[in-house]
Parts: sequence; structure tokens; C-alpha cells
Amino acid sequence: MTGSNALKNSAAVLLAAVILPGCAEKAADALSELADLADTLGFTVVAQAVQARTAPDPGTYIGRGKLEDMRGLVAQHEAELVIFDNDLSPRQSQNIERLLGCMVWDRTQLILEIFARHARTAEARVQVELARMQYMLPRLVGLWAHLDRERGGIGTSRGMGEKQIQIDRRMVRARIAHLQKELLRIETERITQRKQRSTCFQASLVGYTNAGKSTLMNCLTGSSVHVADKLFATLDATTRALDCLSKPSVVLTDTVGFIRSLPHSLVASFRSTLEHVREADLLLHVVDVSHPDYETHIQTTAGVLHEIGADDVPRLLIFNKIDLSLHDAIDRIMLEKKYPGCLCVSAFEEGARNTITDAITARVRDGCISRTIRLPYSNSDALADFYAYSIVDSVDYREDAMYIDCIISPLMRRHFNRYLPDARNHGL
Ligand SMILES: Nc1nc2c(ncn2[C@@H]2O[C@H](COP(=O)(O)OP(=O)(O)OP(=O)(O)O)[C@@H](O)[C@H]2O)c(=O)[nH]1
Ligand SMILES: [Mg+2]
Repeated sequence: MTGSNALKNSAAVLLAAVILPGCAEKAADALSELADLADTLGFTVVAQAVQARTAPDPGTYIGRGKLEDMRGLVAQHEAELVIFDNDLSPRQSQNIERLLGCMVWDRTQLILEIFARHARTAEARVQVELARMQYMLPRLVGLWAHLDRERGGIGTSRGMGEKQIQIDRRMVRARIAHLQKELLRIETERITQRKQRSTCFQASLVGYTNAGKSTLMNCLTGSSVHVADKLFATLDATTRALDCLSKPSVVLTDTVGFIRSLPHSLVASFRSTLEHVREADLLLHVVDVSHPDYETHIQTTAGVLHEIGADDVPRLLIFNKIDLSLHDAIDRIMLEKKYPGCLCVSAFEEGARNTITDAITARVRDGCISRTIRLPYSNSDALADFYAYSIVDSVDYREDAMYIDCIISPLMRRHFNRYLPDARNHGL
């Protein structure tokens, strides 16, 4: 695998896609998304090559005739890189590279490069490097094949290239083992931090990349996480307290966005970052409703949530960027009819913060119970707990004990059980 270091920021690139049966309708969107991904790395897209086929060519994915055309385009535009929208096998990449005489990436490699470029924290860097190494392992062959070709290679003794591949494989495997250990260490630290926050209601922003999750995070929590009109601007999870009066208090996490065909090695490496999502009490699924393909984005996000085991976490669907669409009231009514309970907001408009905070607060209160709890004076330290984690209406200081009128959310029921010897009788 050849990295982006060898390429200029503004390198001329050619995009290529094979359209398989049943995918024709989405072809234009897929290529425009691929162009956005290339733009995120600063590349200049100079041309596109698209071919409809009933099945991929086993050796080169795209047909040989089309490859000839592409060779012409590469020469004409002095393209340094060809990016395929499809995932190529290691052998297909090598064959195409040889035939075109320039570097070839597939979609997975492009996404891995973006992640590598955007990783900021130690954890994200380790996660991305691990995913890249796993992608690289089966592709080492191509890097050294030229040595065997130069020396006439295959004979009774092993070629130089093959020996070099064995050495590289061992090094890459050792690096993978080291990174996995390092990730485990970071994950353990993260679990400890999360336990400290476990008395809060945890909401997580999820959705397709560029939907506006970080912008909403800033608008809801007054923080200043990085926002950009680029794909995968955010890779690291950020957690902040939500500015609202609900009890228990609410913390909100912003995290990596999803995309069609998110590489599996990335999903696996980002397991701990995505754990926030799996363990959340509520997912705020943000959708850029101004995007022509937003319905597919909803399905993709649902698919990734399924893949990471987050199917059971309650969700709130938030259609964002309504300032760019939904100019017509009818559009909005139709949307609300199709997706009952959804919210329609613009992160740039005043009302978004209250609309979303109110909806979250309502979810926190969902299933809350009102109780009068008797707390003996010998246990008066616990009163602080009630103020912190429930809504206290009043405290009656009687001769025998304190009587606390409070509202307890479902999340905190277990926490308060210990003050209630008869908890089961009260249905707590
Ligand atoms: N017009 C408009 N633009 C918005 C709105 N919300 C976000 N944006 C823009 O959309 C782009 C992406 O916003 P981000 O908040 O970075 O999106 P994200 O979902 O965090 O993206 P990733 O971190 O890449 O997954 C930025 O240019 C924002 O300024 C909105 O309500 N209206
Ligand atoms: Mg973001």
C-alpha cells in the first residue's frame, strides 16, 4: 500500500467506478461522494471513468478496454493517482497499477488516509494505524514483486522479493500486536472514566459524516469542537455536560461520522470510541436533510448501528440544516408524518438548542416515578445524593426521620434502591 506522503496536496486524480446490476441509480451519488472524499484530502479530480458490468473482472475489476481509455486519461491529465469507488483485491490493485503506470487506491484506502490525516488524539492515532496495518498485511506482495521480476525471480531458491515479503509480514504482525496491546491499555483507562460518569444520562450524537453533529454539539453544550465542511472532520469522541436542569444531569458525546461501506477494519479499530454509542441511554441521530440522498444516509447509519450492536438504544431522529431545505411547510409536515417524533432544526438557528434540549429532557423524564422516601437522620449524608440525582420537591424534617418527596428517573432507580428496603413493593 502506498501512502499519501508521496502525493502532493493538490495531486491530480482520476476517479473510477464499476456499476454492478441494481446499483445504477445510486452511481451518480456514489461518485459525487467519492469526489468529496478526494476533496477532503485536497486532491483535484480531473476526470471520471465509469463502466457498467454484470460482474467485476476477476483480474482488474474494470474491463480491459476501459483500462485502455483510463491510461489515455491518466497521460492526458498527468494524473498521479486513480481512485476506485469499489473495493479492490490486492491482486486487482497491483494489476491495475501495472497497466496504468500510476498509483491506484480503492475506496477503503482513501477513507483510511482521511482518518490517518484527521486523527488527533493518541487513541485515534493507534486505532487508525491498526486499521491501516490490517489493510496493508495482505497487500505487501505488490511492494516487493519488482525485486523478483528484476532478478528473474522464480527458481529453486526463493526470490529476494519473497524473502523481503516474509520479513515485512513479520514486522507488520508484530506492529499489529503492539498496537492492539496499546489500544487495550487506552480502553481500560476510558472504561474507568466512563464509570465515573455512569450516574449521568448519556446521549450520543450519531449520523452520516458532515450531517452537522459537531455543530449541534457546540450549540447544545457551548463547547467549541472542530467543525468543517469536510468528511470525517471528527474522529475522537468528545463528551460535555448538556446545559439543562434535568436530573440526573445529561452528558452528550460527539463522535466519528458514518459512511456507506465504512471499512470493517476501521469499525473494529474504533470499537472503544463507538462503545459510547452502544452504551448510550439515547442516540441523537442527526441527518442532513438538505442532502439529496439523505434517506440512504439514514439507512446507512441504521446499518452501522446494527453492526456495532446498538440496535436496542432508544433514538431521536433530528433532521438538521432545514435552513437549506424544507422551505415549504408541506415538506416539513410530510417529513414529520413519515418519521413520527422526529425533530426538524437548523443548528444555525436560535430555536435548535431549546427544541433538542426539551426533547432530551422529556426522554430523561420518561418513566420517572414520584416517591416519598424516608431517610433516617443516621443516614443524612445521603440527602446530597437525592439533590444530585433526583428532583427533590420537598424535605420534611420529622422527629423520627427526613421524608423526601422526589422524582426519580428510570436510570437512577437502581441507585436509589439502597435507600428503600421495601423497594420491590413500591415497584422500584
Ligand atoms: N446551512 C447549514 N449548515 C450546517 C448546519 N449544521 C452544520 N452545518 C455545516 O455543515 C458542515 C459539517 O458540519 P459538522 O458539524 O462538522 O458535521 P459533522 O456531522 O460533525 O461531520 P463529521 O465530523 O465529519 O462526521 C459544516 O460546514 C457546518 O458549518 C445547519 O443547520 N445549516
Ligand atoms: Mg464532527
